[in-house]
Amino acid sequence: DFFASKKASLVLAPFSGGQGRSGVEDGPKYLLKHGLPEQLQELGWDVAIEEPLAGEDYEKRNETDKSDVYQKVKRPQLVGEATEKIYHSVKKVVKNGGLPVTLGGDHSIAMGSVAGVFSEHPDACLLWIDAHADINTPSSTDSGNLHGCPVSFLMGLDPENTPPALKWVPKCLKPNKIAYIGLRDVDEGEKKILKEHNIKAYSMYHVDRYGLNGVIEMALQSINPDGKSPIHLSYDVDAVDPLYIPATGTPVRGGLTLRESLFLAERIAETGRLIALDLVECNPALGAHDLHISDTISAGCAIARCALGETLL
Ligand code: 5AB
Ligand code: MN
Ligand code: MN
Ligand code: MN
Repeated sequence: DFFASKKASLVLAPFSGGQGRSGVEDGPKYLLKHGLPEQLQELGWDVAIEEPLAGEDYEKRNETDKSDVYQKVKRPQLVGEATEKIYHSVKKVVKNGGLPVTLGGDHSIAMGSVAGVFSEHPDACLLWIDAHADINTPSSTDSGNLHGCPVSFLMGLDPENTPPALKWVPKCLKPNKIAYIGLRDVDEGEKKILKEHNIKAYSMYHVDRYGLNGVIEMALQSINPDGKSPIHLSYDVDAVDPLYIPATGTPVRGGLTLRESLFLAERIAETGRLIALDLVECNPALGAHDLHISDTISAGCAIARCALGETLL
């Protein structure tokens, strides 16, 4: 039971270079200000804070360095540097027996967090909760935004076109060790990749067809058949319907309800196998008014609390 130690580290990843909308770098600040550390302490967790990106102004570089492009890929140097720092930080937390809760930032930061966890636990599995599949390769991406690509780098899908700055990302994720839940906006090229590699991908259609509980059982059965592998939960808040989480960069209507989004986290907590959590893509700058921001941040905190066992009896 990875909960046994009850040591969590909030790994702050205030980073926006994986996409083009500024404000997502303020996610960690808002989550902290809303009281996430205290809320987890209330649940009995010992909470430390790691700041792998401290001391470097990535936002400034994002604005000024327009030469950071490789083929179609935008800002590979920036993303490569930041994610490698996150990788080292997460790896250290896991090595010391803590549970890393990586707070984004955009979803490119999962290249660091997932690689960090899998380098310590190669047998881990990954649940990717998202409206999007984030499995574009440097060849398949239309937008060039790296927050739409982390899974392909972790799987080593397009080595010939990997920007040099991202070559540090280890090929650590096997196609049968990842499952998606919540998909509803997947690019044509991504659909091909998912099929080709036979990756378990549950869309909102499957959530309606089988119910969220049914989908979670199927996902866990496929990536963690004996129930013994550690589970890394990478949670993009845009999986949740924008009615509940409006302040995010790529909202797509028709997502998980608030209650479903929490149930999912609760169900993973119940396995006792959660080894790491990412909470990404909260962008306070994209709220149309204060209520949008507070809805988004309080739902984000609730997801983290549920994943860390708040509602387990
Ligand atoms: B997110 C899109 N597939 O590649 C692309 O928010 C969207 O981390 C990616 O899930 C969305 O740009 C990335 C169109
Ligand atoms: Mn994502
Ligand atoms: Mn997404
Ligand atoms: Mn998004």
